[in-house]
Amino acid sequence: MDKLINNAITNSNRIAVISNQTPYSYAILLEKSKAIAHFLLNGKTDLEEARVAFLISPSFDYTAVLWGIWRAGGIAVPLCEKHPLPSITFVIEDTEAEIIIYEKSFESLLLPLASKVSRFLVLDIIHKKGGELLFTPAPSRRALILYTSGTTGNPKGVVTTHHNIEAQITSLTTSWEWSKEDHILNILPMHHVHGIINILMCALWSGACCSFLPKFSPEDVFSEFKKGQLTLFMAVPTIYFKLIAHWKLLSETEKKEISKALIKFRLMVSGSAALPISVLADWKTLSGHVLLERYGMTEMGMAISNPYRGERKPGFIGVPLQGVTVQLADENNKPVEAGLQGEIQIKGPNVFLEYWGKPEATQDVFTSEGWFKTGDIAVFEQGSYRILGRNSIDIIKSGGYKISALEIEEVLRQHPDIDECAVVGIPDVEWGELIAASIITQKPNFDLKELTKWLKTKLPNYKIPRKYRLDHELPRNVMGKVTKNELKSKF
Ligand code: MLC
Ligand code: AMP
Repeated sequence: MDKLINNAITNSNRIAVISNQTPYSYAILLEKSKAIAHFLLNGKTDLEEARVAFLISPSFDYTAVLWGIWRAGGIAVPLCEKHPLPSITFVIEDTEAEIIIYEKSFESLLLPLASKVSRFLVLDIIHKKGGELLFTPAPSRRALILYTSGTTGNPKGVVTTHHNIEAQITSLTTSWEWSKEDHILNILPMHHVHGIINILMCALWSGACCSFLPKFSPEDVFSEFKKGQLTLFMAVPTIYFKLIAHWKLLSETEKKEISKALIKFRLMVSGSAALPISVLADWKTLSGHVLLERYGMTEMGMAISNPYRGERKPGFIGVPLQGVTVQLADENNKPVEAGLQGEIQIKGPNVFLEYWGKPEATQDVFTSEGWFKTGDIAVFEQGSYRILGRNSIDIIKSGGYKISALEIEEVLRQHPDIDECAVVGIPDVEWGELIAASIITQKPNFDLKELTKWLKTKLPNYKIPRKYRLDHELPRNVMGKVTKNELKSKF
């Protein structure tokens, strides 16, 4: 945190963030985040890792609140603006958040949670000025909790320390040669590492500028590209797919205008899910850039990357980033022989501290030798890692979001007309995987549109199944376990 603040002081006259077309300097970010820290401290000198949840659209305010929480010694818990109340309530209860900070527009959504926290603060009132902050949190202190889906029903809170975050940032800023001249567009949700660490925090660490677009739309992204100021772009494969699809519909003149603007970029990166080779090829035609594909996870930030300089191999994720050690291991957590497939296991200062309040779950994902077990299966060939799949069929990646099939099944089972169900991910070039559900119901003319409406009150949009089968029974093996590969093939 000291280094982050010092970097910001050095760059105080530069633009840190542009949101709603308004530029904010590092000096303003420092001033505003200090004022927020003072307000949160309320006379104390340290929040001592109190969890401070916040629901603010991607913007300068989001950034100032994140820094303000850190400067007051709190743990930042970003909430997702697309989540329905039950998902937000889960996070507030699981973290035992003491404070919620919210943008006025979310007030009616959050009001039922006001009594669960000691301070329920609308952003507009956080403007106290003056006074020096007496400390910055030590590197070993907890800084951030991000929720990620796993092979158990409910998402788990991934805790990273200031030290972890610094390691995650610096391995990217050095490997990808970030500088204060950089300017990046941020269109990603701000409750995941891709948007928070790879884009926002790498920019702020480097004295560069981060422009926010609060909502993804291909038109808006292309019009930002055409302004000719950006040097970097990072997104998930689904976003590149959508941009390509939109570009293909434009006139020849418009296509040329966009391509001319894109060729000036320094770097374009794809990650969070496997990049289809067709998307890589189309983007090369459109932009002149071979996308740099990298591999990461909430629990460790980024770990493996194709090179910034040098050949980027289609279908490969590259080699370990600076400071990260990788091994491929067998079921006994022993390194596999050269050329064989194994689970990607990671060591390094980038790896998270713990799952919030879940010591057993934390222990389960580390080997006795301290390797973090990612659950992703890969092979090392031609000097580079290539992902082959995951060791759990119950993890789905759709639109770059990690989704637990079990979590969706648990919600579906709460429906009064559903007797049994099973959820799987089926391959899809646009979304990576599409969520598909097999439903067993006795109800005649079971209404799937009504089911979707009902699900949307309980789950975020990206966790809603997109394909259904109404079946008489689920395929099972002799042990009675649902054979999900068989179900997948039925879809
Ligand atoms: C939305 N839709 C989907 C869908 N999500 N359809 C199929 N599958 C999905 N997963 C549909 C909606 O129903 C709607 O259709 C339409 O798409 C628009 O919905 P939306 O909610 O407005 O979506 P949109 O904003 O366009 O979202 C698409 C997206 C978003 C790609 C921009 O999914 C996104 O921001 N993904 C990024 C997630 C991310 O940051 N992951 C990083 C995790 S960290 P209709 O018909 O109802 O209108 C990580 C580590 C690492 O993974 O390595 O980085
Ligand atoms: P999350 O838990 O949301 O952080 O998602 C992390 C998961 O995304 C990883 O465990 C991988 O399964 C997947 N992932 C990230 N980057 C890539 C990539 N380049 N190729 C394939 N899968 C990826």
